[in-house]
Amino acid sequence: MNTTKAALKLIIQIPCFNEEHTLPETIGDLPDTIEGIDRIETLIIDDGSTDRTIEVAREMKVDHIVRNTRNIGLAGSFQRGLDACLALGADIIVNTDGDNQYAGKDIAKLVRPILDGKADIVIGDRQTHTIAHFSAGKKFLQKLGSGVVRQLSDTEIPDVVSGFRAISRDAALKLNIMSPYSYTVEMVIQAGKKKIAIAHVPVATNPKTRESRLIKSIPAFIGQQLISMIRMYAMFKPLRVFFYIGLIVFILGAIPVARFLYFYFSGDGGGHLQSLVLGGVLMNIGFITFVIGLLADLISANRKLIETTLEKIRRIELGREGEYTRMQDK
Ligand SMILES: Nc1nc2c(ncn2[C@@H]2O[C@H](COP(=O)(O)OP(=O)(O)O)[C@@H](O)[C@H]2O)c(=O)[nH]1
Ligand SMILES: [Mg+2]
Repeated sequence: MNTTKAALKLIIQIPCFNEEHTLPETIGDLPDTIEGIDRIETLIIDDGSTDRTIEVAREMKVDHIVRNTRNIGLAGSFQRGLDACLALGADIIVNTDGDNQYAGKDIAKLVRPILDGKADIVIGDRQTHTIAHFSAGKKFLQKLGSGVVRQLSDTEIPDVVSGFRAISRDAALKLNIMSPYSYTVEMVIQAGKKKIAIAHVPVATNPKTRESRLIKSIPAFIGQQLISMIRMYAMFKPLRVFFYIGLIVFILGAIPVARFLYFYFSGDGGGHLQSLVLGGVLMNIGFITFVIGLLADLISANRKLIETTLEKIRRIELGREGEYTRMQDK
């Protein structure tokens, strides 16, 4: 071990919306020490709770509290938490849920790949097929959804919607969660596209404490996740998305036009104008879609530049001396 290396600080963040009942258990379940970590602190992001969440957090001697004066949703709260942890000098950030779903003792397993310099994001795999209180439908959807995200993101994450995850300082500086609904899928896709090293470890879960608040109904959940995936994919691979959509429409248009031309050249030029009009319109739309793809691709290149600038600004703003040297000693 390099003795000149600064002490490593882990901040465990817990997004909470009305969690007065389960927060004490959740905090009580967190480890006091972890090998390789010098200091562990806790941070609550209270998302405008109307119950005693804040008082409970104070009673439980939580180190830091970030408070939203109104409810802004989990994704926005998660990003606020990351920003606060960075400002507080966290080297590693762990996110866990306020309903004590995840086993606190497994935080040691979650941070291990980061401590070993093997990953910058580690997702806790709940091994959902073994969880007794998940319905067959929920297990199937979890599997299907995770499969789609693996394809989109070029990652190998088995449990994409798990909220139990560890993030290195470096990765946190690069992430920009924009979706209003959920950070989980977005973070995995961004990690894949930004080439952030992402790993997963099996983790234990505690018995269920209450119903999920995020998944109000299965169709609503699928809808939200689907929108999130389409948006991410269009953002990171716009040319491919719009090219194929444009191509399909173009081909659909080319068929009636070919039909018209066939009749025209076989001497029956008078009729079939409907085919020509319909086909012409579709071919036009197909072509315009492709051009929109080109534009989106240029905008996406701009997004990359903006994100790089934002990361550099964050580093300057956080003004942590030795940020770069630390990166090198890893
Ligand atoms: N910030 C914020 N957190 C929320 C909101 N709804 C749920 N959460 C938190 O998100 C985590 C997961 O919520 P939960 O209802 O257990 O959903 P699950 O992921 O389906 O188990 C918990 O820590 C909740 O306190 C919300 O509107 N805002
Ligand atoms: Mg839960």
